[in-house]
Amino acid sequence: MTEDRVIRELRLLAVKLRRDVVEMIGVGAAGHLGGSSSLAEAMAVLYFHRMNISKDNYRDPNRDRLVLSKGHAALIQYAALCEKGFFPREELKRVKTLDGLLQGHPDLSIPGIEAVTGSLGQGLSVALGMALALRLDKSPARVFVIMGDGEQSEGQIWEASQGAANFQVDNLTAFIDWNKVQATGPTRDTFNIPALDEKWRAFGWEVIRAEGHDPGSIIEAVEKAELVKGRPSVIILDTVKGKGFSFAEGNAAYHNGILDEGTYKQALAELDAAKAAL
Ligand SMILES: Cc1ncc(C[n+]2csc(CCOP(=O)(O)OP(=O)(O)O)c2C)c(N)n1
Repeated sequence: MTEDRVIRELRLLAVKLRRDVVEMIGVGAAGHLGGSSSLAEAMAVLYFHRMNISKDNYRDPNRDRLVLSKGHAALIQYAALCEKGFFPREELKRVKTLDGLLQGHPDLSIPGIEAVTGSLGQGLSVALGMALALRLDKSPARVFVIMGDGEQSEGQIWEASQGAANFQVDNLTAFIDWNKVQATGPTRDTFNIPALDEKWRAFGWEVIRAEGHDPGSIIEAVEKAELVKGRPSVIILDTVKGKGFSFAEGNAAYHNGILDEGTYKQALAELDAAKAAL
């Protein structure tokens, strides 16, 4: 079991990452609040607890890799990379501007980003290629990839999924951010994929479930996945889209919605309250 002190630190970090996301979106502009905030705890665990990755080793062949296949949630990854010192905080203010470093979707020009994503469905294939190459090199590094639940409708995912099982890749951990809402509404109303866990199991993967807003549960799942030999693992994170913001939770309007003065202030106030409660 992870120490309470560590869990609290990770929860505090998740609040901080959410704050950065809100500030990056700002007032009067659209931003992917929903799918970014559902990943705050997972990002905190991966970047600040589990992954061997830092601004000093990010070109080391033996670093761990994270591919954010649901690249539209880049803001939460930028917040984590910034907190780890990959680039100055000033860059957060210039996000999504032509002169800035941080573009609307992950790009290889950004320190710490491992793959260009944004066109959904491709990240697992990229991550599989990395995992196979690392295995050839006998590297201890691990590859993590985060997909969305809406993204599961992309056929390429299932091709890569079978490839990973066929090649018995066990240095790859996939996540599904099961926040149950995609861009325009509930995922089940848009493209329903029932029994996601059974499908992944049938495709030859170890399937693990975790509470996506509980760092302890995520850590346990990640550690369990690393003990699995001879096949890849997928962690289905039970999450809430827009987590942490009462007006955005489960609300597709904040998939890529605009914050006005009122919702912006409310978001920051709710983050202050969340921090005070920890
Ligand atoms: C190939 C492709 N088709 C459509 C889109 C447009 N799009 C961006 S986000 C999104 C919804 C994704 O839903 P989900 O994977 O559940 O993401 P989350 O709710 O976690 O943000 C869509 C359809 C895209 N980026 N790529």
